[in-house]
Amino acid sequence: MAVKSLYYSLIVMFLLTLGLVSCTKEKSDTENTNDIYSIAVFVPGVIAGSPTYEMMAEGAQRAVNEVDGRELKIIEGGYNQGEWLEKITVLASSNEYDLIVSTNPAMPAICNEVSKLFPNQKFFLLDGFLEGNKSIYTFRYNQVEQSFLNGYFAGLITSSKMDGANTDLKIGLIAGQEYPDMVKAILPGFTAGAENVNSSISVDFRIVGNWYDAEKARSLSMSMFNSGVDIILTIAGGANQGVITAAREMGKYVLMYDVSAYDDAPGIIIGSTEIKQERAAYEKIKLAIAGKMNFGTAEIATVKDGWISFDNKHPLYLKNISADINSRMEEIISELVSGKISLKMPVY
Ligand code: RBF
Repeated sequence: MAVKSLYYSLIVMFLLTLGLVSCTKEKSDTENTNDIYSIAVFVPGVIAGSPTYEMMAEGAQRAVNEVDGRELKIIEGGYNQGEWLEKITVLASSNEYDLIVSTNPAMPAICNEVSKLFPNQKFFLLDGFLEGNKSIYTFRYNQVEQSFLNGYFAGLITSSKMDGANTDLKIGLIAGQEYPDMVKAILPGFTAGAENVNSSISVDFRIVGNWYDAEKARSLSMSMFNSGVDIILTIAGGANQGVITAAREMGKYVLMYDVSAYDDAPGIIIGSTEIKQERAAYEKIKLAIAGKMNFGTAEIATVKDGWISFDNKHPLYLKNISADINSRMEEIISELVSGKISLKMPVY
């Protein structure tokens, strides 16, 4: 860690002495003018296989396409998380971008660090939370609500008489890595949703250790299915493919998060929550271009506001799921919308 921060300091000093950067350089004469507004999207990982990253890039592209003569710069930060701070620092130090856009719960802390050196650099961060830095606006989803919907559905499936459901009342969750949103919001929400169906349901929680190793995800899934799990919620980026492969081999089920993906594995992916991340990226970037982004504030998107939903309209869903299960889903969704069930994101 000490070596890392020394390395980071050296990079910053190097940039400063080269005169490549200036912490005080102002863009005020040009800021917020539509035709010059310049945006970089930093993908903390790779785009392919990661739904929230794909949607961020698409939404940003749609917003920038509406601004004449501007190209969107998209930078894939790669899977080495230790390099992200340095890469964002280099982006901010270039002073080329009015706005840096990124997404995931680790980005606010990283951009907050960079912001200390480059206070004029503005950031828009999706799927993360930070209040009070006048250069940063964050927009996160109520992941307790979202995972509650996934858990409720998984609970209905494991309690059902469907072909892939045994009598063990076991469901699973596979995550790319362990991080605060996962252990404090997603896992508890998922568990609460399932227990709302039947308090005897247990959740088998496993971690891949990265966001790309499909083979590891496949072997974890095989072990879970062999121990009686009927359905796995997978939140593991590129590694999700391994979960699908295992479910196909075992005649079991997969539940997706963030994007409706029934067509990718008909009869195997049988449920899916969705977030409107493409729309969020698009609408908020348009706001930023118009000079109306509320930097310094943090917004939380909910089911009630339409930012989170469960896709129960897709033909494959309707084909695989009984009318009884679907009406239970309709009911629970309307209880979240009406506020009859209220699930808050914890503060941590
Ligand atoms: N989700 C992905 O789909 N792909 C990723 O590569 C990825 N990398 C992440 C890295 C970190 C440090 C953290 C905290 C989360 C990451 N996520 C990734 C999870 C993602 O931000 C989000 O929480 C989940 O997709 C659930 O919405």
